[in-house]
Amino acid sequence: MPISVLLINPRATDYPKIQQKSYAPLNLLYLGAVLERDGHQVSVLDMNATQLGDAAVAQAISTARADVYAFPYFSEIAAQCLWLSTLCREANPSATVIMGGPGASPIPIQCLEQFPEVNAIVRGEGEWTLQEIAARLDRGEGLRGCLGVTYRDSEGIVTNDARPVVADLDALPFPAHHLVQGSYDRNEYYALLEAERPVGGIVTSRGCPFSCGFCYNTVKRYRMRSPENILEELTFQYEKLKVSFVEFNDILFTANRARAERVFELLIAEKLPIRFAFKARAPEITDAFVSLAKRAGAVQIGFGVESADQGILDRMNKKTRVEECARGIEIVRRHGVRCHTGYVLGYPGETPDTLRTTVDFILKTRPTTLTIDVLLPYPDTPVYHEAKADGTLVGEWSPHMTEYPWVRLPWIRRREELEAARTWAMNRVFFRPHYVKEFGSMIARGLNTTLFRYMLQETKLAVTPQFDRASRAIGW
Ligand code: B12
Ligand code: SF4
Repeated sequence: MPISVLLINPRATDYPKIQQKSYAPLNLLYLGAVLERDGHQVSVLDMNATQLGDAAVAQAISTARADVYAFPYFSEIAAQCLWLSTLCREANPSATVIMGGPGASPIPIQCLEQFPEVNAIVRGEGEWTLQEIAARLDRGEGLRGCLGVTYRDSEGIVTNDARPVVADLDALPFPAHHLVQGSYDRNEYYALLEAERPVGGIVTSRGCPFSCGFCYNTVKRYRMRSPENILEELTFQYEKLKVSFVEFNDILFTANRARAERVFELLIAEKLPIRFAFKARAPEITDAFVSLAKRAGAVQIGFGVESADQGILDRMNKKTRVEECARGIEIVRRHGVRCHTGYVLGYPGETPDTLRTTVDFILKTRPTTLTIDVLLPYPDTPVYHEAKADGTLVGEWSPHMTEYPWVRLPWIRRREELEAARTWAMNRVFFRPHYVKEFGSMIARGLNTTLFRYMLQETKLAVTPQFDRASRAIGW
């Protein structure tokens, strides 16, 4: 007899504010596709897209009365995951409650200790592991020896051996998009800079061979779907889901440039009129590459610059040079493609001077859009271990934390001051005439009311007393 599974996609931390983007939960749709193929009864509750309130979420979980409840644990939403696990347990006391994903995988034992209602943690890629768990539950068997699982039994917490990563990505079924068809129909998937909805997402590779100090990624082995397989899914998304813009959500789409170019060539040859965004590393950006990507439909290329101080980049083990990043931004913009860049504030070694250098770099190079994030020392990352060893890690990841853990710097005494420094940096950038004009014209061009409301929301935040606190905190 098949079992019933409810896959839950939690909310983002800024709920119920307008988010920068909302995408279909590909992690859960991959898992759902494999389970459905085996005949199980699967549904998805996408709390992030639907923005359901607490009572409606509780109601949906309770009515499902599923045999298995499963949801990702992301570090920043630990408290929400704890709440969800309690709701699932109340809904069905004998259900198997499972967490997985990049937040849970490195700390499975800690998760089971902190989440009393969770029965098992799936470590790493979940398709084959969840498939085996469902089959075992169906046969009335336990989880002993099930690869990739850390679970709780009567004797305590048991850690099974790791499961090898999915070797052949083309062998996976496409994500089961129909499980969230309602959200596609209601246009709940969007990206702020894209006027047309719904938007789509795709993952064409897994793993990343680099080891940046702050990055959660531990899977080094890079695997790729074939360009033909990618084209088939993009065509499906365009024709059946009616999406005209797709974000490549790969950890690193361009690790194999020849394959990326082949994908572009196929899109051009097949004349698939889809617009897309992807992430690259700055050293990979060349004129010819961007020109080909643009002809294939690329409208946005993003890369993590992280810092404009070479010493910090080296400490991060980023393996990029500041001038490569500047050149990358210049090339992408010259081709009329949007360039998104990301920066991390507060890495060990950051000083007011390095922060000013980064802000000056942004003002000089003028990426189209950017995000500046305060460093989050994710569990088991090199920077987490470094900070723990030298006593600068403040706080810990837990569902009961009142503020995120952070790394102490000689000039920062409270996490609030890091946030204030971020506000200072963002205000320095976004209130410049260049960006005011740039965003204004984006709103006008796209007639994008969500973008407009988002800008109002962010501006309101920026002009609050935080602005003053920011300058005072860092003495400017
Ligand atoms: C697209 C994306 C989003 C989208 C869509 C999210 C989604 N659910 O698909 C949006 C914009 C909504 C989003 C939101 C958030 N995201 Co996000 N997101 C990504 C991104 C870029 C790709 C994710 C993806 O589609 N991967 C493809 C799938 C196939 O791979 P996967 O996610 O690793 O899933 C596999 C395994 O991990 C495992 N698995 C994953 N989940 C589960 C759950 C169960 C039950 C099981 C058994 C297994 C399992 O099996 C999957 C298949 O093999 C990643 C970074 C990256 N490139 O991976 C960040 C990332 C996952 N996001 C992250 C975070 C923190 C968030 C937010 C909490 C941000 C915020 N402040 O609110 C929210 C959470 C809301 C939510 N429900 O997702 C972090 C998680 C880090 C951590 N240690 O916790 C990442 C890694 C980015 C980062 N900061 O480094 N995100
Ligand atoms: S930050 Fe990007 S390049 Fe660095 S390890 Fe993570 S995914 Fe790879």
